[in-house]
Amino acid sequence: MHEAAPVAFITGATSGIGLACAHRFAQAGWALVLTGRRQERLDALQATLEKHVPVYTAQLDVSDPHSVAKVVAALPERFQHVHTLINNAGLALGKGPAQSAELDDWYRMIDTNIKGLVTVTRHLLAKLIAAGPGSTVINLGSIAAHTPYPGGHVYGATKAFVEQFSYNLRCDVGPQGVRVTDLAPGMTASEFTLVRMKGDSNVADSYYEGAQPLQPEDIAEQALHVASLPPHVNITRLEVMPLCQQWSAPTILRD
Ligand code: NDP
Ligand code: 8X3
Repeated sequence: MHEAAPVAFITGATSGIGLACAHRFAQAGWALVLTGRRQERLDALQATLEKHVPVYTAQLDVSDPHSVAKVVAALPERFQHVHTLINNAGLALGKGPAQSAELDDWYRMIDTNIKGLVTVTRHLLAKLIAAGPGSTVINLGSIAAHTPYPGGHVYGATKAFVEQFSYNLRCDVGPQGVRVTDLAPGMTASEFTLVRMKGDSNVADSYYEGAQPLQPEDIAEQALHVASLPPHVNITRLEVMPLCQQWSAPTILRD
């Protein structure tokens, strides 16, 4: 059974949505390439999941183009035929207003959410085309791509890029049998807010307090669904919000 199992390549598999995808795809019998920067977490994941499915892990900072090239070039034969790429690695940094934001934070979001995502995609496209029809790129977008909010500035803009890149990518690789999906969650309980608040767990915890956010497993379920549909079915954008999350009416500033 393992020989026939399709391969999913997941970035940011060490936490949150990526980690949940690793577990959910393993449960469904997929072979896995799991990447992230935290080696000890990759080791722990491998020890748990390789009892059930073939697993290959590689330490990878997606914002380093040389590392991306090296990791893809070094994929063992069993993991070469990547059927589904889950471009999940990403982050927000800071929630203060643009005029007091750190430029380095902006650059890191751009380097990770945009440059990292396109670099991984570009390096895997030939493999995805070869694995088709029905191979899939799932890009983690966000409701922030469409919903501006104070302090969203560059983060929201990177996710707008992810959405538009997904559509344009599909124009090119769709005819080659590769599907592309912008999977766009709303509030999901993960390390996302802790990272955004630079380790301030009080602020991070209070963000989720009294709310019922999505769990990473809710999004992993959608990712598996998207990747498992018949090859002619391409969900182009899938937005998922917890019921507790609402849009705001436009605010009027008055004198
Ligand atoms: P987490 O912080 O829990 O997980 C983020 C993952 O990305 C980690 O595994 C981290 O691994 C990895 N990562 C971050 N930077 C890099 C990098 N430079 N190179 C490689 N891996 C990196 O957050 P989520 O699971 O919530 O976020 C996953 C994705 O979902 C992101 O793209 C986020 O923007 C998106 N999203 C999240 C929402 C939410 O409310 N949580 C809502 C909408 C979208 P490591 O540190 O080991 O490298
Ligand atoms: C994260 C969702 O609403 O915190 O992508 O920006 S939000």
